[in-house]
Amino acid sequence: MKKILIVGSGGQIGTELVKKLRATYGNENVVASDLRPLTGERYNIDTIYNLAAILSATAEKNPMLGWNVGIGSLVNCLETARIFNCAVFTPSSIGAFGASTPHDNTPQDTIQRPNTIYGVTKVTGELLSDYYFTRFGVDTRSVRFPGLISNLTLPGGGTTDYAVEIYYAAVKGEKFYCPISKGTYMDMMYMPDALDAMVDIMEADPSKLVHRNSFNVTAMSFDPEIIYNAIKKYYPNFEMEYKFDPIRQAIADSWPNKMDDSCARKEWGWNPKYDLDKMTVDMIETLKKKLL
Ligand code: VAH
Repeated sequence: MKKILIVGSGGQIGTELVKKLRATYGNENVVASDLRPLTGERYNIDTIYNLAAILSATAEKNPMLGWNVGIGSLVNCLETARIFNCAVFTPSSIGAFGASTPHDNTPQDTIQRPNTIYGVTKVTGELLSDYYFTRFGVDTRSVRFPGLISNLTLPGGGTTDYAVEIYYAAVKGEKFYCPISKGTYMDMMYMPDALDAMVDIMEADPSKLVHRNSFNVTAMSFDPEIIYNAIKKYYPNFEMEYKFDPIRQAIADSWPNKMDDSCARKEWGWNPKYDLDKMTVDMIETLKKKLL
């Protein structure tokens, strides 16, 4: 049975990954850590999920913090994995692509020249993780996540956060001010699918992996109008107004409209369960219980 350490367990992904991994592998086999130091007990860890990061829009306001958190955690995890023979998962992102990357059906292997510090840390993470695999034999694996939509922990400072915040506004009966402009398509995914991806890739047969760091994975692509209308089916009086955020819009414009995730499907069976309508039903039901 795996012995797992989660680094950055207090964030949007981490808070839900702790629950998923403990349900999958048993509480006693999953150690959750964040900025607070771990007690000195030995846990005989064999797998590390390295989730520590500063998200795209926040990192643009403090690039060195974005770099130091992202790369500092990555190097510590990779060196620990090399010394103690652990496998390492580090998420990459659609943020690893830039304006010169093909935006439609973004290939698995393509140009990656992001112009955000978040994207630079993600490309660095992909390259360093592949290096530790080829140079030291460390079992490093990764997926390029799209915008993640969840209902447990609010994301903080991401470009895709609008797709979470819009559900909260609708359920609370508030008008939503959308920072991203109409017609801006981005890949998105519901958190349950993201959690499955993080377990499944680490359980995958390594002999079947042609790629490692990092796989394109996506579940849907939409712009603000599409998600707004999906929600309006349940809240006919829900109002949205565009309130342009130049920082997040510039980042969103540099990211893909829709990735090609055929390699993940072929090499380790990636197959998302939630589309926009199914996600919307679950988000609204869950947030009604949480907020009302
Ligand atoms: C962000 N939610 O917007 C994160 C994520 C793909 C987007 O990396 O920065």
